[in-house]
Amino acid sequence: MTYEQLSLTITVEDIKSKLRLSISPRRYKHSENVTEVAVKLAKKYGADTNKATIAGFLHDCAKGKSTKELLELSEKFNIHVDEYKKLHPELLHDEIGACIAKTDYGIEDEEILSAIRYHTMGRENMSLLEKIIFIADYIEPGRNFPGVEEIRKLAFDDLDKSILQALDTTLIYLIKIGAIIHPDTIKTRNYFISVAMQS
Ligand code: DGI
Ligand code: FE
Ligand code: FE
Repeated sequence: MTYEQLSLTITVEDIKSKLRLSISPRRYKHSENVTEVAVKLAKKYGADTNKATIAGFLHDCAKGKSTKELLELSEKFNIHVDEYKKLHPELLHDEIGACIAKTDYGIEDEEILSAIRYHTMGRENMSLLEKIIFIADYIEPGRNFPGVEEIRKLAFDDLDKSILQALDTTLIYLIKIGAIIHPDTIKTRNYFISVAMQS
C-alpha cells in the first residue's frame, strides 16, 4: 500500500518535522530506530512497510509528558484511567499516543492506530503490525540490556516467541523493581504462552 492509498492528510516528512518538535531528540532518535527495525520486520513477515513507518515514528508521540499532562489528555480523549494506570500514569502514553496520532497527525488507519495503542502492554490476538511495532520497540539498536541480543535474533526467526521472551524479561524487571504489573501485560503473556503451546 502506498502513502496515497493510506489517504494521509499529511506527508511522512511533515509527520517527522512535527514529531521532532514535540518529543526529545533522544526519543526522536529512538522512534527513528524503531521505524528502521519495524520496516525490516515488515519486509520479512509481509506487513505493510508504509504503515510500519508511520506507526514506528508515532508510537511514542505521547512519551515524555508529565503525569499532569497525561491525566489531562486522558480526560480530553475520554480514556479510562484504571487503578493501575493511576499508579503508573506513563502506562497511558500508548493509548494517548494513538489519540494524538489521530487528532494531531490526521492518521485514520485503524491498523496503525492500534499498533500505537498496544505497543507497551500488547494484547491477545495481536495483529502482525501490532507485533512488529511491539518487538521493534524492544530490540531497536539503541536498546542495551541483558538478553536483548537473543531477542533481536529471535524476532527474525519466530516473532511470537520473541514477544513472549520480551514480555518475560519485562515482567522479571518489573518484579525486581517492585513495580505494579498491569493485568493487560499478564493477559498478553498468557496469550503468547498458549500460542507457544499450540505450535
Ligand atoms: O516507551 P518506551 O520506553 O520506548 O517502551 P514501552 O512503551 O514498551 O514502555 C516500556 C516501559 O513500560 C518499561 O519501563 C516497562 C513498562 N511496562 C510495561 N508493562 C508494564 C510496565 N510498567 C508497569 N508498571 N506495569 C506493566 O505491566
Ligand atoms: Fe512507548
Ligand atoms: Fe518506544
